[in-house]
Amino acid sequence: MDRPHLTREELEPYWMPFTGNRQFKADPRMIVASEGVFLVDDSGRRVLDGLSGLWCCGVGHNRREIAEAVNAQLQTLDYAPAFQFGHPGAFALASRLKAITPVGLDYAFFTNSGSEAVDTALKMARAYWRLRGKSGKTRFIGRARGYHGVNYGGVSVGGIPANVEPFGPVLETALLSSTLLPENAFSRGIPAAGLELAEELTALIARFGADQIAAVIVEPVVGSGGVVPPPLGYLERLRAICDENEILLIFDEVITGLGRCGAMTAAEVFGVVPDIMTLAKQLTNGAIPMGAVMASAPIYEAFMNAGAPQHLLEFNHGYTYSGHPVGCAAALAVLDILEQEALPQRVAKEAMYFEDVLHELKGAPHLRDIRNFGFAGGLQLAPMEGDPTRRPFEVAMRMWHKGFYVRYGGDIIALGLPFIMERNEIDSLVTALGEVLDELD
Ligand code: PXG
Repeated sequence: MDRPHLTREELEPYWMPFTGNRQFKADPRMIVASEGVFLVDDSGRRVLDGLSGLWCCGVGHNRREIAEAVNAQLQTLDYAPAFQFGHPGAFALASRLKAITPVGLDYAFFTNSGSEAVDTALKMARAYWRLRGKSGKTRFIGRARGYHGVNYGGVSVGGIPANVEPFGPVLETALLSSTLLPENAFSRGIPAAGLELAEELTALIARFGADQIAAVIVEPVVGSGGVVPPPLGYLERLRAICDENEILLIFDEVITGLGRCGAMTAAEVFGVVPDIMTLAKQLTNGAIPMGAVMASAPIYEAFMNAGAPQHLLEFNHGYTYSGHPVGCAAALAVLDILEQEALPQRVAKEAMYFEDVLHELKGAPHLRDIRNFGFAGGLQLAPMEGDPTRRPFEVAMRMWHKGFYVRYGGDIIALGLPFIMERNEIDSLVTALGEVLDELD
């Protein structure tokens, strides 16, 4: 597997996403192969994958079942027009998703990414209220630290300033506060404090009027914004306030969905059913780009019963690759694996072990907080003077050179274990993190 490294000239033309291009091109980290819980770099080094790719490869890399399903699909039907025609895979996948998401989320609309799923969900919400004769309900409410992808809708409702400020103006939104509270530091799983922050929604409704607000969108457990599990009772309270005020609740489950929280969805774990749910990432185990939006029956029916002639479109929205046959084949194979190997249940069981091992890091230098839920973990590091993002970057680079891949962003190191990760692998990952924190200035 040892390969010649790319030259500076060969590296130059690729404008890399969410990457320090200059730093990368000076010190490339080139991944050329993968297997199970490992990535392989261009020196043939096996690197333990501590983030399941980018939170998407939970069932492990290079699964034969997915490759075979994709291969068979490509040799049977590579593409079918997504508009005005169908193919069996998309219908099969919609039924499977209906079955594994909470009762009430009965309809699946397909996209190619999480960002597209979020923008689709927002458009669905606005169009729904218009169909219901409430066209004033256009405003969205997101949450500080929320990440909902990078399209204009998603950055409008997102709560990460650096992702939106360079690109404004955006849609009119208001943000709830983040539930990340200092008094919850080093909580295991669900933190005790912060339920009252849900009442901010009542305050925003009082300010803007329920007749102006289409939907509230949150990640049930915040992912990119630093792995923040919701305070006890918080999601239930958001649901109740939305119900009282005729506001749709959207759960962005692009990270939390399909196993990571120890069940098929976080909605199931928390016993709170949103009106709309977005999925992506784990849907195809990262093998093929794909996302989905699950919508409630009343939403779908509002579009179907709007009274237009049957040959007209009910929702002027969709992508060339919505429900792509190859994506659907991959997703069906992934759902088979998740079910047959009971991987969400495995995550639920092994999450306790991960929690125990991760929290042993408490007391390590520079560590401000440890948070965890399911197979997601976040380490919040004390800022270096003048540069709060430097230390996580240093940690991630040192980890890479030791043979471990973890994600850095803001003041956080994030872990998103593959669902199949063994205990000794969890041990080695967390031990290495401890060593790196000890070594750091
Ligand atoms: N919603 C959520 C909750 C996400 O986490 C998206 C939407 C957008 O999905 P796409 O497929 O358009 O990227 C995401 C994506 C990280 C990280 O390091 C997280 C994401 C992407 C890349 C890195 O936490 N989340």
